[in-house]
Amino acid sequence: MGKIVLITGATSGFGKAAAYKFGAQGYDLIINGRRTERLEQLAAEIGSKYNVAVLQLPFDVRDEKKVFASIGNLPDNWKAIDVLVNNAGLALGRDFFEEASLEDWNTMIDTNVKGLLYVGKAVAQLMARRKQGHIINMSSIAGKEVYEKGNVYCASKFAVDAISQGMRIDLLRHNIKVTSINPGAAETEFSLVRFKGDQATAKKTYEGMIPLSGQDVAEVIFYCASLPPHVCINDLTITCLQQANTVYFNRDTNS
Ligand code: NDP
Ligand code: 8X3
Repeated sequence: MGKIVLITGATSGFGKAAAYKFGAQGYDLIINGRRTERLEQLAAEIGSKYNVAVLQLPFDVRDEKKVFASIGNLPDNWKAIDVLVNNAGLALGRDFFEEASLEDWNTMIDTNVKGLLYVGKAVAQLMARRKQGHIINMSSIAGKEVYEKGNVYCASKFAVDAISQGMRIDLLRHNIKVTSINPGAAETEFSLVRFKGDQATAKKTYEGMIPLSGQDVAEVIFYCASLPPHVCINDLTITCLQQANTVYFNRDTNS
């Protein structure tokens, strides 16, 4: 086998773009997500386009038992994972703290924090045995600065920031790199999920600007993964030109 990358949340957005990018660079891929028909389509497309092996690993990252069983029971030749793109995640709702839905909060915490921990731990155990590997956690600019009505989504990404720091310290003795990537606004299915299928509100998020694309972020993920063995990007924040932080945007297309 060639180098192996495991990508969670590969059925859309950053994960899907990263699957194409790593495939184009000759990596064999383990792709995860819940939507199995999308995984099947992606595996067929990437496998034939780039002549790489693609293994579909459907599971819900919130399902602790399934995560550890799926990764722990990988065929031996797939266990030598070189890169984990720990990317599956979501925002749900954009509401004032006292008005927000508890169900949304639970889903975000279970997915963005606990799911990322489960996958990270299961893969770190495999990497520790080989004394090598690279874990790339998908955080967000929302993990650096809190914004109005961002409350628990921001908290979940602040947690990813802290988890990445902790992993980097604890995995140091195993030669495992840990990178946290913190994108700003990127037009994927993210806002459609956040606003629960409300296309008009989702579209408004990117009004008057050219946001990041999945491909932009995939390029950065791959860049981090392709540096020499002794070099590790610890933490990387990326926004489009028209975003300064979580609050300040220049939506004037004529400026
Ligand atoms: P998308 O909605 O386009 O993709 C999200 C991916 O996560 C999908 O493949 C989805 O797959 C997967 N996913 C969600 N929940 C689960 C779950 N419980 N188990 C397994 N997979 C799951 O969004 P993005 O690509 O934009 O988001 C990817 C990551 O980047 C997220 O962590 C997000 O928080 C973060 N991010 C996004 C930004 C943006 O503006 N777009 C900016 C900064 C960070 P499926 O539904 O098939 O399970
Ligand atoms: C997604 C970016 O600013 O909408 O993580 O929270 S933001």
